[in-house]
Amino acid sequence: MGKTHPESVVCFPFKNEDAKVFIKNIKEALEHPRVAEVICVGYEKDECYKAVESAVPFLQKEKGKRVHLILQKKLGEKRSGKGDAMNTALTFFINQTPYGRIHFYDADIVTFNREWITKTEEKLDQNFQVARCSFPKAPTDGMITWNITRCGFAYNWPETFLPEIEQPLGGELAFRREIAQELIKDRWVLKYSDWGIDTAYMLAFCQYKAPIYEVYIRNGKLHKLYGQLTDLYTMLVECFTIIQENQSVKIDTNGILYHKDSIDIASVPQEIQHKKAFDVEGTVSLLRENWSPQEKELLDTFPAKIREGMLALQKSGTVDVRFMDPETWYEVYGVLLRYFDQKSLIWSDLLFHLWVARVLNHTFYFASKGFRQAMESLYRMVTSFEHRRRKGPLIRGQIAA
Ligand code: GDX
Ligand code: MN
Repeated sequence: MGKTHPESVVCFPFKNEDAKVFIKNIKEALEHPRVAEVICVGYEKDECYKAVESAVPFLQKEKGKRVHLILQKKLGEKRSGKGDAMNTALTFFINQTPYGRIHFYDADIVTFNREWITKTEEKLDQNFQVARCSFPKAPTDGMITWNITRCGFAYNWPETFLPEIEQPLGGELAFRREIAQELIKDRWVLKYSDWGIDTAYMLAFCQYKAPIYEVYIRNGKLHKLYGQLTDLYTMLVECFTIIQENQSVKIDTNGILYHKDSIDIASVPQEIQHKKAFDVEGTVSLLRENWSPQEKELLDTFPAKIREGMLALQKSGTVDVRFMDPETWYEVYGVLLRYFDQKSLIWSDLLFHLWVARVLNHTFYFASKGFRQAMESLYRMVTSFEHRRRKGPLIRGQIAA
């Protein structure tokens, strides 16, 4: 790294995290020579907030740098969540600090270290305006990233580099001040106060024609574990909603510089290769539970194979999710993009049930065969979405002719 003077700000959005883990991460950031100040944006004055509040004077004294502890503002139209926290940080960064770059990291990362900052800083020193982090992940982790966001990018924007972005939802990224300035002026971005924010930023970066680099962090991101997949219900619905709402937006990434580090599957730590990302047994019963008559009726919107497969899951006996393979998921996705109603809880429940079936199909029939097979099937799924969508209009055109 050429420059060594501090010119960057690190932001951690947080909501009731383990304060010990979080404070260690704040220290890690403050110790980096490039970091001038840290901004912590809390959801509310919870236990974690109070613990950080009492640690701030010591941290500032010890490291000789400012630590700002603020609460998120209501800036967007959606549920006030991580999006409001990130946008609150951006506003603070632009209005209250003179620095050139801002980084975001999740507060709950156990494996966070200064290398993450160094690697993204290096790319910003080059021609890139945005640097994102990607990591090796457990074979059943990232199930919203893969099945919702990456598939959605491939479905809506098959001609762009969007489907190739490794971790479009990862909360670990850094960008230059001019990008932050654009984002806080962008009413469309500010609207996404919820889990849609990562996708909103990603789509906005493309609209601003920002050159992007994805660095690969080999040691991986270990963070607070999920229990049952119900923990992810809200994130799932919000991440799908932004994809659906923007499906007719035109995005052209021609000429935008996009590079990523190459990923070597063999180098993925064994601990990650064999990690269980969620509680499989607990999740199986979710497929059988909570079906309202209205939700069953919505299944009529889907092709027979999917409707019958989903109905069979509700009967007692063994759960058979074989039908929900990546190819079938493509059919599901098309129907969801067309008919999903974000105002309807019944549709949200159905989206959840369908997604759980897909996640379990992946878990039982791909992830069980080993890490490499699990990853290959996920990459293949996204590529097949891309190809089918590229071919789609062509075939229809031929039939019409
Ligand atoms: N201020 C604030 N307000 N912080 C929040 C809120 C909120 O409403 N909700 C979450 N956070 C913080 C949280 O404390 C943590 O620091 C970070 O945002 C991420 O939340 P977490 O519950 O750890 O999310 P999770 O499920 O680990 O997902 C993250 O990693 C995913 C991934 O890489 O797979 C998150 O960054 C996702 O966007 C990403 O997809
Ligand atoms: Mn987390």
